Amino acid sequence: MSDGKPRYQPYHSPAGGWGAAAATAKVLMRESVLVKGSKALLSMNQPGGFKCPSCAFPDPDCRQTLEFCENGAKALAHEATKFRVTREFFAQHSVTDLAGKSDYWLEKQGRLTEPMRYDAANDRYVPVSWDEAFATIGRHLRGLDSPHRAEFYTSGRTPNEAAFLYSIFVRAFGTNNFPDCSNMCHEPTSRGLPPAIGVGKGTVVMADFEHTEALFIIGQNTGTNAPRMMTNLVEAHRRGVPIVAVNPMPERALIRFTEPQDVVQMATLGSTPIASEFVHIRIGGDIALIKGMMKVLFEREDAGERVIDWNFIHAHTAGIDAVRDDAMATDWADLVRVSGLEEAQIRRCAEIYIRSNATMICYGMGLTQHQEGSRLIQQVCNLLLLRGNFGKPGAGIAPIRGHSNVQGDRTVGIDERPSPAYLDQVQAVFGFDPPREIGHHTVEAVEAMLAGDAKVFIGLGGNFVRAVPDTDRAYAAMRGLDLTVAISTKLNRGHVIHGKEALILPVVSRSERIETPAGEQFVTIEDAMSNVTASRGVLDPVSADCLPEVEIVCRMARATLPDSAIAWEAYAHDYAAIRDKIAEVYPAIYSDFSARIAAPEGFHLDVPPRRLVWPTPNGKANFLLFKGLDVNAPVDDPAMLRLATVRSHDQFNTTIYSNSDRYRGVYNDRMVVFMNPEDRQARGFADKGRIALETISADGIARRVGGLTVIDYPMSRGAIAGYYPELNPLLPLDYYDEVSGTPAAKSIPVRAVPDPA
Ligand SMILES: Nc1nc2c(c(=O)[nH]1)N[C@H]1C(S)=C(S)[C@@H](COP(=O)(O)OP(=O)(O)OC[C@H]3O[C@@H](n4cnc5c(=O)[nH]c(N)nc54)[C@H](O)[C@@H]3O)O[C@H]1N2
Ligand SMILES: Nc1nc2c(c(=O)[nH]1)N[C@H]1C(S)=C(S)[C@@H](COP(=O)(O)OP(=O)(O)OC[C@H]3O[C@@H](n4cnc5c(=O)[nH]c(N)nc54)[C@H](O)[C@@H]3O)O[C@H]1N2
Ligand SMILES: [Mo]
Repeated sequence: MSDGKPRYQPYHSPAGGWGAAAATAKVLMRESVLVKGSKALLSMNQPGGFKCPSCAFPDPDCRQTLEFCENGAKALAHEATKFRVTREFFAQHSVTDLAGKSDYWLEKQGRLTEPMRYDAANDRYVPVSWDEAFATIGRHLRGLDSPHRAEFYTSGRTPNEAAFLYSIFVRAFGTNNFPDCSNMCHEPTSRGLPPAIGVGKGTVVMADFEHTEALFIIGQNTGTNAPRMMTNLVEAHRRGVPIVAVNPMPERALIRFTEPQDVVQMATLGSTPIASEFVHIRIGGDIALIKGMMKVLFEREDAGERVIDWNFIHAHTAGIDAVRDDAMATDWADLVRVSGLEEAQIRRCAEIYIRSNATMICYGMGLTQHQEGSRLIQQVCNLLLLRGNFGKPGAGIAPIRGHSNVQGDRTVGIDERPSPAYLDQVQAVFGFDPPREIGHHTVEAVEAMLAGDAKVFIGLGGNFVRAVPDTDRAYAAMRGLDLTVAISTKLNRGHVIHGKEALILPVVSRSERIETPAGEQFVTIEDAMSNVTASRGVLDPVSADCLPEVEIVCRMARATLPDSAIAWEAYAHDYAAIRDKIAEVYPAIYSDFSARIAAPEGFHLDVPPRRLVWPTPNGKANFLLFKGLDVNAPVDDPAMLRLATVRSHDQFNTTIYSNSDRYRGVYNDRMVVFMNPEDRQARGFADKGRIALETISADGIARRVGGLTVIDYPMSRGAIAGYYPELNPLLPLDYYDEVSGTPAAKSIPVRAVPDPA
């Protein structure tokens, strides 16, 4: 599967279908878990079972049979794999040896089975007892001259109970340094939306797909990254709902899809066209599309039509005038140039929007990962406000979140910029005085490491060093630390690029049972549409020496804060007691948590804009002005290309399932650059030629990745794409959205140059 020769062969079939069914079977076999994996899949997303560990898209209906997708099955197969990383494995491989292996190879080794510590004398990880591991953490943290010298990372697979206690432990320790995977992901949603609508979350629920009259999917590769949403798109298409896909890459599943759960379609080799309008946007051109659509609405109003919902505007919003004046003052020539679209197509999109009485705009990393990502999301909101697309069925803003619990982790306190009201509440409930100063987000955490200010890094899940920008500098940053702790399921780069002392702490995974002296426990997850549901693992833990994340957090807390009055030992065993505390800290949304979570379908956390209530300072939904059309700093270099770093169909973030990307027709190679043939020819490159990419930046640091094969692909002009994380060395650490701190990973200015082998 991944060991063959590189092959590039355009994929013309629909996405999904038998290809997806075959891929599901193949991954279960490859991980040697056909029987165990298939059995576990029967419990995935079912009442009494566990939540899919892959993406954050909700389940359609908890009574449906077999609710999983190809990529959910891959995530499960890799978690339930029969392969194991044991002490013998670590004895065989020095860390220097492991550091030379690919991400794919590291992942393939299987599940971590016991705690390990780095032994510098032998350059190897050696077994360590849990007690000694926690004592090491406590010793380092207590030894710091300031709590702000430690960085506490969270990745979004961590369940609410563990994340909540972690946020309390770290605040009791004395810092708000909570770099989080969300800082690289949907933070522009979390920071951009509150000034506009008062909450940093999406406003739609699953039922809205049944009522919507127009769907926009902007900068999101649905078929790969939220495949269960394809069911909603197929159904919407069947109802005749126009679907507008906005993307510099014509992603296969957005064009044509075969529903693997549709027996007839599978049997007849049928498929469904998805996008009724494919909008081939330039990278960063979305702002021009949105402003252009708004301009059309204002123009038509001026011409005497009623296309704006004035009742809604007057009752619920503020600030429309400035937004109107700005849109009207923007020239069509500029809108066309920046978007790369024809004016006629922008007008067509506006027409679709005008004809719909309930529009949903779904978006992903193609919108958030720009230097003005947060303010770009606010423009999406402006567009929706113009026609009152909030507080009614079928309408709203739909950020398609990444990790299965990334939204939940933020809700329960993983936040480097906590509000004073929340801190007061923590103080009242837990009786300690939490730190008030703003902590570090992900980029600031790396900066603090580089500056020598940070000494300890603790990663609750994830693969920080591989996910962050500026790989070379990130490696140096990690290596300068006194202690790195990786709380993980699988081997990854973060274990082999480590501090002077290092620990690997293996956890019980989502699909596995959690037994404590108080009995079997379950955890809870909040999906991208604010539904909170229980997740109960069904498989036996891979090893008796793995601990649940909750227990790890509690024991780190006790080792660090021996005198803490918080009942860490009790929480480690009784997760209902943790939920009671969550309810106390968040009475407005989590009251009666324990009672409400007993319902098989869980419950929905209140999102006030759904009720036309706007928790903004002025109590209104606000139109927010974005001047100009640059969502990234302009670059004065005619050879410049904008690079989007994207996911293949066969990876989960830094976890590489295979080196192939079926829907984009790439096999056994990840070192590729997708380029428009005209852009390639203009540079004199041969088709499948070897090139290097070099970042254009003013900071004097040379960033280059060579050994790349350039592939002809229908990219919009000036846009190229390649894979994350291989191309992260090209992303400068300081190239991010100021509002949210999110690195602009979809718009790296680069030059392409020949790279003779
Ligand atoms: N199987 C699988 N599922 C996943 C993940 C995974 O890695 N694998 N990751 C999870 C996570 S954490 C996240 S955040 C999500 C990510 O899911 P997505 O948001 O789909 O993420 P990406 O693959 O990074 O790219 C998104 C799309 O943005 C487009 N794009 C790039 N630049 C622009 C632009 O300027 N404008 C527009 N309109 N589009 C642009 C790209 O062509 C690509 O199709 O998926 C989650 N689900
Ligand atoms: N250039 C570029 N960079 C990007 C992005 C991009 O599009 N382009 N995307 C960004 C985005 S959206 C995100 S979300 C980040 C992702 O950043 P992270 O969330 O840090 O990375 P992952 O690859 O999801 O983490 C995978 C590791 O998590 C551990 N793990 C898996 N399951 C569990 C579990 O249940 N519990 C625990 N404790 N550990 C577990 C495993 O050891 C695995 O190796 O990357 C960001 N970086
Ligand atoms: Mo993400």
